[in-house]
Amino acid sequence: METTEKSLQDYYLDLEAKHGAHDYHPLPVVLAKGSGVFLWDVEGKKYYDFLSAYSAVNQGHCHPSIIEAMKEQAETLTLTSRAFHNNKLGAYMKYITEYFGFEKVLCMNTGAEGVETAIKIARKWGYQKKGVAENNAQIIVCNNNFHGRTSTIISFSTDPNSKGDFGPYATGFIHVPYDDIEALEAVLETNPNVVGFLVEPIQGEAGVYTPAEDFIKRAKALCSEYNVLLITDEIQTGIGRTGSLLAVCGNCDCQHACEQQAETYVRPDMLILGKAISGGTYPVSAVLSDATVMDVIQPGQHGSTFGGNPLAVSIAKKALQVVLEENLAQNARRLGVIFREEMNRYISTSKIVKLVRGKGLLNAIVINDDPESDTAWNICLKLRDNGLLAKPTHGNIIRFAPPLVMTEEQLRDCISIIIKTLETFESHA
Ligand code: IF1
Repeated sequence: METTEKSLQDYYLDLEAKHGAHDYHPLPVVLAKGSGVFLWDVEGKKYYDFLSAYSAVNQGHCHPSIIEAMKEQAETLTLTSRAFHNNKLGAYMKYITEYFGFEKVLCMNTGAEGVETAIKIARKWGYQKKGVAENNAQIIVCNNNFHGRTSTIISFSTDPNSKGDFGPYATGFIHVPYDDIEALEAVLETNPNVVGFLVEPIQGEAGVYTPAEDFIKRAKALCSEYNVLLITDEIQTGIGRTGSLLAVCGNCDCQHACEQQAETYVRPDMLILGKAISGGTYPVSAVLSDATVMDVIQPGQHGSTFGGNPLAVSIAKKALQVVLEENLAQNARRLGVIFREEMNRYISTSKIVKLVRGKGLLNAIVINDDPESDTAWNICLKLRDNGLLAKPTHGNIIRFAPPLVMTEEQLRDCISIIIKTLETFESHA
């Protein structure tokens, strides 16, 4: 059996290697099926998914009611383009704006397009509402950010791998260290051309870096003071992942991002969402804001063939409903506490793991080894062998982000797989 198993997997790996661009270095596992928190490879081996397609599959793989909505709409009408109206878009726009507490939505497909859209809106707002002189708008971004792969977005990446040899680069971005409110204020004080501060409430790619509790709140206060738009990229942190509907909800238990949550909720001027808006079934992204900001965009100035298509919005509406119906944010919060508690208990006697950090079910462990070594990768290979799929990120960090539909029993099962696996690496530490 061992040899046929190997050859079937290798067959798929070879096909990709021969015919595909080498833009990824995936963990060697070839998946063929998913349901809820589980994935199956081409040989039928079952795994816990501990990545959720980078937080896109928050609602679990092939969620039955999302797939049902998808099938129903796919058989009815898929794409009209925005040259014409469709009978699903308006109801979705009403639903998503009320859901997140904004007046307006602009519909796109991928996360990067959402970020691009927010950049364009912020600049136009700067010229038309703030009075910045033409072509002088600046947007503040953070070191170690991740906002996508377009040529403008990688222009302000600080990761040489994402950025190298893709120049010439787009200008108009000013960097500050993440979680550094003084640095942010220093730029705002001296630069009247700043129109926006684009920030991840938790930096995912940087290794699930969680800022000070009041960082976003203080950033918002500064943005208000200097008439600058706070633009939060919640493509990875949003839709229940961090234990509330949005990471900017703080520790509020309310399921809706509403202004009543005065204590913890920080309301961005623009909110960018992607990934889990569709439960990982279709590329759907959105930029939300109030009319004073969104209305700078007029017909012909922005758009997309697929953005807001009837299939996308039918899926997205259902996927957002599922988050509320199944209390996924609350579940993420509760399970996240258990996860970090159990990991911390292990870490107190561990040499191989330095720390665990995160919020809700967006967590990471930092491996106690040279950041350039391949220990995290080797641990992920071993986790795979033991039936759990996770992926290392920069600097010997392993991100843990299971679907939010996980039960406590399943989580405890996963924790024991993770600990059992880590134990086999302790002797190398
Ligand atoms: C890849 C990372 C995660 C994102 C935030 C925008 C986007 C992303 C905060 C763009 C996308 C993905 C993209 C994927 C890997 C993955 C990733 F490791 F690269 F950083 F999740 F952590 N803002 N993140 O996290 O959204 O255009 O992809 O829909 O590019 O390899 P997209």
